[in-house]
Amino acid sequence: MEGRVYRSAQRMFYCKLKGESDLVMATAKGNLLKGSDSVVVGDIVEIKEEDGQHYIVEVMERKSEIWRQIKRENKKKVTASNIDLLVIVSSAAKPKYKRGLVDRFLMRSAQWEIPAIHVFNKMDGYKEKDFDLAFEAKRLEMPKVDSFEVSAKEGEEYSPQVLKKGIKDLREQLSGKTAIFLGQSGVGKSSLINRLSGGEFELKTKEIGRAGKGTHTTTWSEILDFEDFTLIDSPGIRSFSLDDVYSEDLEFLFPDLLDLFLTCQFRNCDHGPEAKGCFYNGLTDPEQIKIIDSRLESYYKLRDEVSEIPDWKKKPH
Ligand SMILES: Nc1nc2c(ncn2[C@@H]2O[C@H](COP(=O)(O)OP(=O)(O)O)[C@@H](O)[C@H]2O)c(=O)[nH]1
Ligand SMILES: [Mg+2]
Ligand SMILES: [Zn+2]
Repeated sequence: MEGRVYRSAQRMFYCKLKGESDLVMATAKGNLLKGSDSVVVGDIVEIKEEDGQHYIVEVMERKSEIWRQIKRENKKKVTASNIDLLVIVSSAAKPKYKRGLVDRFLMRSAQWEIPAIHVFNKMDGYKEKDFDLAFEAKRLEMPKVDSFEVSAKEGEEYSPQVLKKGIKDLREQLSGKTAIFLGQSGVGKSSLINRLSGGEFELKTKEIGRAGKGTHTTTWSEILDFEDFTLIDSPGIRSFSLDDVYSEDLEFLFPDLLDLFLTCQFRNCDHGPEAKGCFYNGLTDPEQIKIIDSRLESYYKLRDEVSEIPDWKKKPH
């Protein structure tokens, strides 16, 4: 039987069998027991039943993985799999829009090779004088990220004013997909998910809350199924630490900038108006310059924050 892992706790996996709605509890068998992340939430698995017990006997190849590098152990730790879309949520009112934070999530999107979209929520409270939403959306076109403007509060009553895409388009984007919502606390992720799920999210999380989720561990993650989309909820994924990224690798996580960097005359270019032979010197459009400047700003800020490659990892000369 084919199933999908919806929740895991202490080596117990709650799986949804294809075509059924209740979860069955399964344990892993054989070599699947070895690694701590050989079975994770989101996995598509082959399940066998023996004497009324369910066993996971095989994990199908993963389409995508959410992972971090554990530095101490020098290995990759996977927390969830088979995610189709990252939904980065910002607030257009309070808390204030944080460009750098969006770029940080986009860095993970590049690292995990999972496409991202961006949502400006709380549009009912948006004031043009606070920030230039049209510019921010244009800027996000550089790393090829689509933006949507919505109000979780007003739902379908709110129609987009600045951009072309609103909640209807967002629903379309999500349709049939497994998504993860990212964004700082208070931007309205829960409210938006609740709105998109027609109120089901609140009901489901209350149900799980009663069962005592989160009392024993902070690393839980689970899947919630709604009529039209699937959600992976995992607080661990929201971690902001970049200690598992090395400065040497950062440009690969800014593919839009890397494309430009590769046209510079020197590979160790300092990128900017003063750098000899830099792509930057060929720019003429003031808006494009402004956009590139702001992406470069994020890039250099993150480069100051990520780890230097440790000596033992450097190739011997
Ligand atoms: N005005 C307005 N308030 C919102 C909107 N979405 C969420 N909120 C409020 O913002 C606060 C934080 O929302 P919540 O969904 O808990 O944010 P989360 O921390 O990202 O999950 C709550 O008081 C919500 O009622 C919106 O579209 N408009
Ligand atoms: Mg929330
Ligand atoms: Zn350059």
